[in-house]
Amino acid sequence: HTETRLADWRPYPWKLDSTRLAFTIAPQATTVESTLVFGPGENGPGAEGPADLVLDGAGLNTLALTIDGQTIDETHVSRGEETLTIAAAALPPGGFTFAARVQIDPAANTALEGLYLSGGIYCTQCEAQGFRHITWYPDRPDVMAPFRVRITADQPVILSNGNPVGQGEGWAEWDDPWPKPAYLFALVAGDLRAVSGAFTTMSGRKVALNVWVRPGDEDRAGFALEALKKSMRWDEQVYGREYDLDVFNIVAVDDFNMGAMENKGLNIFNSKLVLASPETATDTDYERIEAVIAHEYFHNWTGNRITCRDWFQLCLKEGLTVFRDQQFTSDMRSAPVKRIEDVLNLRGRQFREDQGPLAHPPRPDHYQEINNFYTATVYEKGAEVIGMLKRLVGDDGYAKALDLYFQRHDGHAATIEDWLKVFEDATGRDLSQFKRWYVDAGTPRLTMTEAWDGDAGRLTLRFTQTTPPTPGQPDKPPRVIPIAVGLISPNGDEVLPTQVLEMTGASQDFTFDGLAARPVVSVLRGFSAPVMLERPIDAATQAFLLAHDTDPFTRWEAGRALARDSIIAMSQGGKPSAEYIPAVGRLLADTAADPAFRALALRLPSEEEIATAINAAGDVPDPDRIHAAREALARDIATTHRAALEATYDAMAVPGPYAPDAGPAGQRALRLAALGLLNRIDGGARAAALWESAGNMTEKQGALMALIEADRAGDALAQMEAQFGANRLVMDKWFMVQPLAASPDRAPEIAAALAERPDFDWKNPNRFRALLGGLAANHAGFHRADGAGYRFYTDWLLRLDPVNPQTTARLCSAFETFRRYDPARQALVRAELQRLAEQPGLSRNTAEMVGRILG
Ligand code: BAL
Ligand code: ZN
Repeated sequence: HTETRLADWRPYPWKLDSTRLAFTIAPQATTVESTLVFGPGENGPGAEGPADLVLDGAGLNTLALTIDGQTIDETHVSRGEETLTIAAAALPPGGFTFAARVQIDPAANTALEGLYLSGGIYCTQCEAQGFRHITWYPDRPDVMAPFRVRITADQPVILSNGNPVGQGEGWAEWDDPWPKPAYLFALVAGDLRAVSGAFTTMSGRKVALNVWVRPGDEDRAGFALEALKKSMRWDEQVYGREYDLDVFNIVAVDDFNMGAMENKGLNIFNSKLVLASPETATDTDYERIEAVIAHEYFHNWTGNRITCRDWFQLCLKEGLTVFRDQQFTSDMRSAPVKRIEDVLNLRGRQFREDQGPLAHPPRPDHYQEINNFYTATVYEKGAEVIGMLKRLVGDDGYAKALDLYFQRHDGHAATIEDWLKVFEDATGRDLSQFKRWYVDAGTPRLTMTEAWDGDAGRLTLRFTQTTPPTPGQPDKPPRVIPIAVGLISPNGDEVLPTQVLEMTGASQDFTFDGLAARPVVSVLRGFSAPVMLERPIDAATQAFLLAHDTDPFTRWEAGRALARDSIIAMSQGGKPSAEYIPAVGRLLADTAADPAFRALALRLPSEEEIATAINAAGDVPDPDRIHAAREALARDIATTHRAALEATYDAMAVPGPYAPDAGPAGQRALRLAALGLLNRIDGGARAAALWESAGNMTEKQGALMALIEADRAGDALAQMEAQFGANRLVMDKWFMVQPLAASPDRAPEIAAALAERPDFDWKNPNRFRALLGGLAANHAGFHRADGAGYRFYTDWLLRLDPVNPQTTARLCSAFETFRRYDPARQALVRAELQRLAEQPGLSRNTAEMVGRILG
């Protein structure tokens, strides 16, 4: 398969002035008529001589092609695998109108790219390269045009981007005045109901807001609508960004490869990120819905008004928009809790990616299939890099740079170089070394050692950084690392509030003078850089930081390290840290601390996190021993602190009607964390009682997981199915928790039995991900020594690949860690990957992933 390279990017030689589309919708034969007006481009005629017109298209039944109304002579047309080239000789150099008529088959489109049907609703997904499945077009993000779209469809609701300009029985016409690339095009037609509201922008313009859902789902769309209003207000207040159309539409569909899509004025969402009621959605679902609604809305400026020049620049819009949605959630909820959640997510997905065969920089420079680069590195590390930039230039510098970014690049397709240049111009800082964060892969290892000179009252911190090799990048020069540090005196008082040290060398010393006594160092506060920190520190000092650190992140981190080290020691035949279990007791007693924080601190690290840590230390993780050690530690905690856990469980019951706000959600999280521990010693009794009494899905799901772990969930599962069998989102949870919470010695068989059910609607990405993702997240179950987990998983990847390559390829990452494990497990995974690689007709998406993982 051919590779696309950043170095090969060239400007498009023609300027696309306008796009007109006319759709006549029918399930098997939709007709698309396109009229594209081209003028001379920067590199067009005159510059380097006349240019050919190269258009992208895939799976199109082409009925007619014209230039200025004349059928194009076939001698001027050449066809590639997914391109159509019209020779310059057929093109008037001053400009021309290209028109095409094609036919496509939405009903047969199971890949969910381009125009497809989801439960009777016509919808589109065009990012990254879906538009070429709709018609011939320069399907690249740097070709931007205003769109006028007329849709004829026998459907009550017909939507596209921009503002509505006309409609009647069976047709509608939409006009989007803001030039956009094809990947932001969207069309929806179907029987939908709107939950509507309005928003008045800061300059007083009234915007109609609609959340479109299937009839019957209206009562679950209100939260999304309110989240949209909050997002619109926040972007005005914090970034000065105002919405720019008369209407903003959100549509929920059930079949969707991604979470959601930021099409201009017409966001299309996976229904699980829109629909919520207390009975069907958990607190986590609510928080995620609010964040993703915000994310897609924020793309209107960071992504749409300013888009990417090419797909290598994906993190320009995604890293920045994730950073903005993280800021938003911090403002709406608890900033410290959000930071800890984000770091957990970063370590769980991005650090894992960065340490394996799929490691790539936030801005990669080559790919086979761009859909494989919608990754934790591009998104979450992309956001971390912006967080560091903000820390380095300060809040004012960041605000100035962003203003300049919007001013300079509005209406254009930009690059990471453009992004860094606005920071340089706004702040006068040289960012050439900082740029390494964008172009180098891998997670730096940062080590810190301390030297204390008691006579001089001087503490010296020595930091060194190295970044291990990643595929294609053997050597990495040092990066700029902002290291936030605070000093705490032995009596627990902070003697030095947070300072940001700026490390630029491979090794660097920082000194602190005038200290009366040797302080305890609190380092990497707020997780000020995405690095792995190593420091010689004893358990007593960790326990001290867990008790006294003023920075919530490093406070949490100290407890996490104690838990992690305890499980690792136990999995290798040792004992838990003597400090850890007493520290948990103090945490339970600290009723003044935020319940959400205490919940995070009480929750044990996952088995995956333990395996990662063992691997980082150069050892081979044993999934069964890790599982046994974590269970044993949980039992120890529960036995030692039974009374305090019971008191916490009771105290955290939330009276009154359910509200998804951060306060009560934090209480429920703490309550469920206590339940999870007590469940190890009460045989599931408390979980059974909670299952009966709970009035919301958060507690229901928590109780159900505990019941599965206690192996007494039969009745609860049957009840849930009886009550919610027709609710796809709830049944996705039902499919997910069973392999996830099952005992590892049965997880693959449980997943296999579920896959036999008629309601395992495997062509639906949510259902497929629920079952396979649930199993993959059961660390010891997925990695079971007999290979049953690997086999089951691969069987289903093979089945899905011809139907939906994108989702199949995404799920291959379950295998990215395989080299960590023992030779026997490695051989089993390798055999499964070989089985995939040898499958005739394997998609380009999956072939690239398998090839990279095999190395
Ligand atoms: N642009 C793809 C979906 C998202 O990141 O918003
Ligand atoms: Zn995004």
